[in-house]
Amino acid sequence: MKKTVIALAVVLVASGGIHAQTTKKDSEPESTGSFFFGGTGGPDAFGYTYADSTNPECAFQWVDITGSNPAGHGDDTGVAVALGGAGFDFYGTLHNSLGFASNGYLTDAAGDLTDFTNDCPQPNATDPSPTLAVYWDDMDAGDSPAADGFSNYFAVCPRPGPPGLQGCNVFQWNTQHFPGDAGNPIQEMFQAILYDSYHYVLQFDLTTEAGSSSTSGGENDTATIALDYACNAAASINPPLAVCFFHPNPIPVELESVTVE
Ligand SMILES: [Ca+2]
Ligand SMILES: [Ca+2]
Ligand SMILES: [Ca+2]
Repeated sequence: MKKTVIALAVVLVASGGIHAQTTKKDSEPESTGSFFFGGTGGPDAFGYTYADSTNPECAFQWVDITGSNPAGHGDDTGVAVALGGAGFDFYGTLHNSLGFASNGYLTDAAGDLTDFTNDCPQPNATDPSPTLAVYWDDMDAGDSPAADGFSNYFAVCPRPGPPGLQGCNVFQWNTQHFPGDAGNPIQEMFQAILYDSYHYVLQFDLTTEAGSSSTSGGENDTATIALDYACNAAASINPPLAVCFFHPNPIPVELESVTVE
């Protein structure tokens, strides 16, 4: 009798060990929070506020840059992109380049460009920080030839920004969710428009999960301040949708150095 009990225990331990080795990449969130209020939000401790396209001050105006300066995105990859114009101030840090990650976010050019698990909610000290999360989720641009990331600078932004402040850098993702599908060219289309004025806009033209497993929002360099629009919230990202983030001190760099005689 005693021998039988011991044998059964050994079988159970062995079975548990095998099961623990099984992981599924796409089901490993960084955290299990959920966040969505919509409409308007903020200010955060830095002073950012947001308004989405249910408000008149934030119209959805898609700027299609498909084909412009392809990043060569694959699954969990990223590239550094030099910004046009005078740079972009994000939480008080002036960026002249940004890291363009295939998983739907921007961060420092030298930062972690491969993170496929979205932080939710932010701030979250897990890298990367800062994050300008447009639609941060486990995307996969590695299977369809049509899937990639694109970027461009416009001295006069096709999507008009705040009066008198018209240049913009645009980053666009035409991609798929992991594990990708060569037979379904594009599942997700979203973009970030970074104005010379420091304001930024997230726009969503096509999504399949509607925000249920993604983060959209901004986090500062030290992961102490953030303003999320939504993260891991079902039916929160419904195209056509724009979300405008307003910098508390929207002064373009080229005007800061102007001296009046
Ligand atoms: Ca992560
Ligand atoms: Ca972080
Ligand atoms: Ca991915």
